Amino acid sequence: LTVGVVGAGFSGGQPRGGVELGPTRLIEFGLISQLQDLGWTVDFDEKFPNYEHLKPKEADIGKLKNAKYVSAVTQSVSKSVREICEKGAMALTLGGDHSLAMGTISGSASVYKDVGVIWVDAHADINTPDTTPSGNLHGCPVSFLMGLGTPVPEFSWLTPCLPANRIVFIGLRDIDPGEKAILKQHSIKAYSMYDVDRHGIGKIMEMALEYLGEDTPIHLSFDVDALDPTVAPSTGTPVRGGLTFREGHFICERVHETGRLVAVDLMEVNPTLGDQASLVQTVQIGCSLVRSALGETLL
Ligand code: DIR
Ligand code: MN
Ligand code: MN
Ligand code: MN
Repeated sequence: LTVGVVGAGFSGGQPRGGVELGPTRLIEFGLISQLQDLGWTVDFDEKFPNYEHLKPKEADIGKLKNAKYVSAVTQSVSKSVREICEKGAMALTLGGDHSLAMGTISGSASVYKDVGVIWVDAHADINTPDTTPSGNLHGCPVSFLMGLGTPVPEFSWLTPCLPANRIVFIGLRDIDPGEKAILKQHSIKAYSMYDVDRHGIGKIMEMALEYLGEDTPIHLSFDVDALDPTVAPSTGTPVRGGLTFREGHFICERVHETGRLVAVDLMEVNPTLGDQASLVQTVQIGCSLVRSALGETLL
């Protein structure tokens, strides 16, 4: 069993610095050896990819902030993830902000044509270039993967690869009006925190997995802000009323149990936000979520 790790220290999809240090801290806290202890062969280049050289002078496109930079970096990440998947290994991407999912999911989808995505997040990240209120591209990756909204020429490398019925959201609680309309219009399967409270996380996972289908390869894209801010405080856009520690881990454990997990993203860990205790707590939970997705069990 081999896992290929992409340390994607990139923060250009949102305004707060520090999220580019997520991968470094996760590794410092022992993630690689923890995965080796679980029996994985870990394919990891100690030298993190440095994306600085991809930064163009004029990065914005209209109201889309850093769009040229985001395009260049996510294209590079897409290639990294594709190459890992082509080898038949599991692709683990450590973020970095969630705009990186344009790269990770286009990468896995290029190898696994029918890949199903489980997107765990407080936000739906499905704004289009037309609906985005902030211009921050970490709020837009899903619409870019689906090909919604006005096409942006700089992203022409990103051909739509995610049909609306190949994604399930879990944990939503902060959705913009334009996003709500898109979710409805395309009948996208989305479980908000209301649904988690109503059904319990066990039932939610059964419904999500049944919806995606029995033989579907799964890409888990986990934004730590899906967790309650008391559980994972060091993240750029915390929203109260989130998943508990166990609910977050259960999602990862249940997805692992299917035996069909092909890619994992762990995104939006920002070790520079909050005090030292918040940092330690958030980075440690990042490590333990990944371990759960890669097979750590309680018994
Ligand atoms: C908001 C916030 N929907 C936006 N999105 C966040 O800027 O598009 N995504 N925080 O992670
Ligand atoms: Mn997100
Ligand atoms: Mn989020
Ligand atoms: Mn985000």
